[in-house]
Amino acid sequence: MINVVGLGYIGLPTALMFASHGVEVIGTDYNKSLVDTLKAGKTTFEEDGLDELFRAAVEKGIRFSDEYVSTDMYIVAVPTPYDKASKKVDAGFVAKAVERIMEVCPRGATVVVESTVSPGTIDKYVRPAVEAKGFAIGEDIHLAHAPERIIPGNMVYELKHNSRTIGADSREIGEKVKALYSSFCDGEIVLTDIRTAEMTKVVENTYRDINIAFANELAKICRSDNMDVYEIIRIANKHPRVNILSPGPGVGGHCISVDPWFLVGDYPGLANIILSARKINDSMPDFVLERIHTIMKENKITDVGRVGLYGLTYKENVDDIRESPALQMLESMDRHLCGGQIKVYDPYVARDIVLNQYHNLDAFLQDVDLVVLLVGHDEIKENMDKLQGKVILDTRHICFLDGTYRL
Ligand code: SAJ
Repeated sequence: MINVVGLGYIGLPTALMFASHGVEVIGTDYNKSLVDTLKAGKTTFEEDGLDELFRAAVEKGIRFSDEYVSTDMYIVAVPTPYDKASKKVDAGFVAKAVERIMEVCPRGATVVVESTVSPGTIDKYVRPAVEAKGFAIGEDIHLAHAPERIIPGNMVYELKHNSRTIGADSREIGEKVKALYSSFCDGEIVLTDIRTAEMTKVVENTYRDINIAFANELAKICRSDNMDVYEIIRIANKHPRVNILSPGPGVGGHCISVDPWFLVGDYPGLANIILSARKINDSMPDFVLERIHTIMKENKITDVGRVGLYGLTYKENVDDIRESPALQMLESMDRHLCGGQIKVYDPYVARDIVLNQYHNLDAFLQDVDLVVLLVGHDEIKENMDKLQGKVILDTRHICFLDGTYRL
């Protein structure tokens, strides 16, 4: 039996995947209302294939609880935010979860940390949490790190097919954890030590952040000299060794916009490209705001209330708004005392989280002259004809109506 601790965006699908492949699972979360929702047979966020996976796991007997249980295998998938002041990982949730596990686990148990952590975090925070309870690591308690790699929007597929990394103190424990993940993972599972696994995970997301920052910087250069960045990237990418990602309104989500800060926080003075990339990506919401002002002037739109933002989530076809570029833009507008008037709509965000938020595409479009496309949800791609006659600023390169403005 395994106890999956933390039933959020990573813990829940992982727990369901184990259970649906025949592993006995108890999923634990300290959020009682989340546990109650799952017990009532409902999932807690939208994700392709998640409901089907949930049903399969329930059929196989997965259980949910707000208590930690005594077993010999734990998977920890709790949040690891970064401390905004120090730019370092906040390992508080992981350390707390491990402390709680130590209160209930038997000798010989293995604790696998799935949460993304910066290199050295397990040495610094997890090992002491184990030793503080009088356990000897490697004898009484075994540790491993199995960072996830799944992409929101395609999580269920990627859980099964992606390769994974497992870091452990010994080959024997690495093999044991690998055997467990092999119950559902068809991809290659690479064994290494814990520190290498920690660093590799952060490096993967940092690589993507830097690539996007390069695309965003190119967008700014091309805008300054009237060149088409999308055409340039399209052609450059035909080179067999070039693969530039797409410019956009900024980098959101809880991974790519967060993990590179761990390296900046831990290695100040060394993480230079990484810091520049973060700054470029963080500057994009303000760059979009400047574009909005220019386009309003050009089209003699004087009332911010006639401008509408399409999309609040951090990317297409997900309901996650964490670190979303749209929210960063709205915050920036508030600082410049022009917030609170612009209209906003996102089909994936049902509850009201900002002022002037609409819940119907037609009503939203009726009330605006300038539409700013911030997220490329399928909904808008399938309804592009409804934008005819509007002034459009497309930050995602999804609209090909005549006269569309771009980044
Ligand atoms: N974005 C662009 N241009 C692009 C691609 C993305 O502006 O060409 C933006 C998106 O709109 C979004 C942000 O970047 O705001 C991040 O989105 P994403 O789809 O690139 O990645 P995430 O954050 O959803 O998931 C990433 C993935 N990491 C990598 O691809 C290296 C995923 O595999 C990880 O498991 C996940 O982070 C994680 O949890 O760490």
